[in-house]
Order: sequence, then structure tokens, then C-alpha cells
Amino acid sequence: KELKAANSGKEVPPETAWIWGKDDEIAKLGRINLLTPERIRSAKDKEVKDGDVVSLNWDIKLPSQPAFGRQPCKHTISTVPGSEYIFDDWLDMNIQSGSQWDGFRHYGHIGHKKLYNNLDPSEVLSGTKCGMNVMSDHGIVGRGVLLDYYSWALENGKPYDPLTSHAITVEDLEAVARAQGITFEVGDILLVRSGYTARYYELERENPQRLKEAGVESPNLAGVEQSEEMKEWLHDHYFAAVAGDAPAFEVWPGNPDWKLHEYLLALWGVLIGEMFDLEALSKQCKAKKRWSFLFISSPLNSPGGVASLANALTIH
Ligand code: UVW
Repeated sequence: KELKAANSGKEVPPETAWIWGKDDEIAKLGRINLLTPERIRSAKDKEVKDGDVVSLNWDIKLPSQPAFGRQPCKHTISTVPGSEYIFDDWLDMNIQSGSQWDGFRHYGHIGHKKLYNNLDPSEVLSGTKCGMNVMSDHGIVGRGVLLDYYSWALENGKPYDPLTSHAITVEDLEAVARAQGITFEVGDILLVRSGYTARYYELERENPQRLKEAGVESPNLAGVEQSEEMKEWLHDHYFAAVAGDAPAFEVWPGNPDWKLHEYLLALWGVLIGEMFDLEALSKQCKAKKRWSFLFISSPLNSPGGVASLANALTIH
């Protein structure tokens, strides 16, 4: 009933949490609404002690052999017409390359045939509603928390290959949080390290051909389990956004009936960050024994943008 009221009395599909009121401008931010000035001030005051900055941006040209039939990023450099000494560069890229946010125009709920906030698929191909420009205007700043599952699994004698469909359970995430001394807060930006970029670098160093053999193009990916329990855990923690280091936040292919993308993006308004490079952050958190920090990301001002480069960094 409350959900219906918040949506001007309109019927909403079951399990949706389009709860940010009638004002379309506010509604379009989804759970980024949780990143209030109070929470940002608190994150700055409590988390920034040393001023140490880490970038989370993976090379925009990676993966060189993208998953899901996508094309790699092309970067060309040319001289400005009529000059030998002035240069421009051109990017021809799918924004799903490098570290990126999946926005609300990226992935709909298959059963309901709608995207976030009742957006119709036809409105994605035309118009700009719920585009990434809204996130750019607001900025994504708040308390970030890294659950370094990959390190925890290795340290606890549970090694696995991140390029397999290894499911990270709620129990695992809770165990990592306990080991790292993390208490979650409403509005946290959750980062989960499943080891994809670490494994990618390892294989590439051995021989780029090994990447192909390991199946980076048609991926089996470690990630959070696609279960009812995980759905409830992610929903009820009220994270402002979630992100991981793999091309999908959830284990892939995982559940054949539904994907967490449908719930996070389409039903709850939670941005998903993918291929964030969490390697340097993992090292820094271990060195400082602190897995929470100030998180800052400035998405592209792309009207109607489906996704955005992450432009993300952390400060300890
Ligand atoms: C999946 O579809 C799994 O991921 P992406 O966000 O890259 O489309």
C-alpha cells in the first residue's frame, strides 16, 4: 500500500521498490537518494584519516576480448586538420568497457517488461528518462566498503578460479565482513572483490592467448549467488550502490530463471558497478587494516546514458 501511495496510487509490479515519491527528478536517482549531505559528511569525518587516494578505474580498453559478444574499445589519435603538432584522440567504445556503472536504462525486468520506475523499453531507444546524466548531476559520494572475498577465500583455504561460476553466498559475505570488522550502514556503497581482474592480469602476463582459452569472451564468472537469500540480503541492507571487479556483479550464468540485474537495477533502483579494479584498493585496505573509506565517483554527463565510465576513487 505504501509503495502504491508513493507511486501516486498507480499499480506497481510485485517486488518493486520504486519508493522515492512522485517527484520524477528524485525518483530517477533510486537509492543514490540515500547519499545525503549528512551521510557524505559522516563518511568524510569517519573514513578519511590519511588522505591516501586509490583509483578504481580499470584500463578503458580492457577486457581486450569482451564478454557477451561486445566489441573492444578502439582508441585512435589524429592530428588536428592543418597542424602537425596538435593532436586529438577518439574513442569508439561500448561504455561496458573498462570500469563502468550500469544505469537504470541498461537492464529491465524480463517478467514485468519494464525498466526502473516503470520505464518502457521503447522509451530507452527514444528519449532520455532515467539517464546517467541524473547521476552525474548528483555525484556518487559516500561511505564505501570493500568485502575482499577473494583474499578471504585464499586465506581460509578455499581457493577457486574467478573465471568459473563460483557462487559467493550470504554466509560468505557475512564471514568476510566479520573478519574485516565491518558493520554495514544504510547508504553504503558495497564493493565485492571476486578476483576477476587479478586473474585477468595473471593470465595476460602468462600469455594473452590464455585469456581466450580461459573463456573470457563467453564467461563463467564468480560473483554473488543468485538466490532468494542474497536478494533479501542485498535489498535489506539499503546499499546506495553495489559494484564488483567482474563483468557481472552476480555469479554468471547462475540462476536460469532470473538475474540480480533485474532486481538491483529495474526493481530497486540500485546502480551496479562492473570491472572496477579493486587490486590496489585490496592492498591498501590490508595495509591499513581498514576496509571502509570515502568513495567518490563522477559519472558522465550523458543525457539518456545507459551506462557510464566509473571515474571512481577512494580516500582513506
Ligand atoms: C550482464 O548482462 C551479466 O552484464 P552487463 O551488465 O555487462 O550487461
